[in-house]
Amino acid sequence: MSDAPASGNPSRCGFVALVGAPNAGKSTLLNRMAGAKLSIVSPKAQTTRFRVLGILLRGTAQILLVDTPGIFAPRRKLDRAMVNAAWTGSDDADLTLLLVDSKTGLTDQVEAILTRLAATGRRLWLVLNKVDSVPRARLLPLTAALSERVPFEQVFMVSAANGDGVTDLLDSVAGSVPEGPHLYPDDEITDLPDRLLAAEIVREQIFLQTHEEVPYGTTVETESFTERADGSVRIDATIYVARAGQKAILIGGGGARVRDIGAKARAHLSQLLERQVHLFLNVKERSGWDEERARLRAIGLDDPD
Ligand SMILES: Nc1nc2c(ncn2[C@@H]2O[C@H](COP(=O)(O)OP(=O)(O)OP(=O)(O)O)[C@@H](O)[C@H]2O)c(=O)[nH]1
Ligand SMILES: [Mg+2]
Repeated sequence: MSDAPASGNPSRCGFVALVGAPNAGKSTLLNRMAGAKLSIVSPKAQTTRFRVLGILLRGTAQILLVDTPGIFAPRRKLDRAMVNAAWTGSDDADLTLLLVDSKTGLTDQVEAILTRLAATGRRLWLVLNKVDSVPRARLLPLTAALSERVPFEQVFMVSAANGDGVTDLLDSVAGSVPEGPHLYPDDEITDLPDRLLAAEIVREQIFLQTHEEVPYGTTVETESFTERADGSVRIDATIYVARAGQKAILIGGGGARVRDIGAKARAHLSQLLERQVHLFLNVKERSGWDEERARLRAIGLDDPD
């Protein structure tokens, strides 16, 4: 009975990967489609470092939407692990949505992604994002140029920022995932553990409040996450930085920067976890963390080598 809803529509369920160049708006679109903040967003490239699952219910369909790190030419072990995670997300999916920033268009990065996607022969849809920020006349030539390289089953034009076109995309995705039973409980919205969410919300503030190499030289790990008798939660997190100079910037004069990062992350976390949060941040210098397997494993990334 549970797989045969009253409407007569069959139960559907499938993995749908969001892939694209860094900064295309993948995480913004995941959050918009899920109607919840699941993945962190910043104006800087390479914000997302691991796959984030959004579990969406639409009619009789369960859409398992996977946000992935942006795909770029990786150098550090961390970067290679991020890009591997993105390709694995696409390889494991029933359907891949290639997200392209319509403002930056067909860049070398997008070209390289298209080449690799074309070789997989997998189901592929094109989603042009940020249509709020370009003249409409630019969209058709861009679609034509992209479609020349890869045969897309369908093309959508959306604004993840203001929601334009997103309902249409959701309905189409819901209708096209394979028939089958739901793989996750329908009342779950993600598989992201609260400890990892806490570390990510701190990292989001670092991406928003620091610049140049500092955000890229930083990783955040939750050391302890303790529920208190009064219903509040105490979170202790370590911010690892690659160099002493980065530590000084992150701490700021008189500790002002890290205090602000902590205050904003705490407020945001209280809202997401729906309870009072006590957040304690500790900044540690650890050169070479971005080549360390244990640091990658802490954020759920596999060693790429
Ligand atoms: N104008 C406009 N900006 C957008 C839209 N979608 C996302 N953005 C902005 O684009 C920037 C990058 O968004 P993200 O969602 O972090 O992009 P991403 O593809 O997940 O980036 P990585 O995780 O680094 O690969 C942010 O500043 C967003 O606010 C959109 O539809 N319109
Ligand atoms: Mg992202």
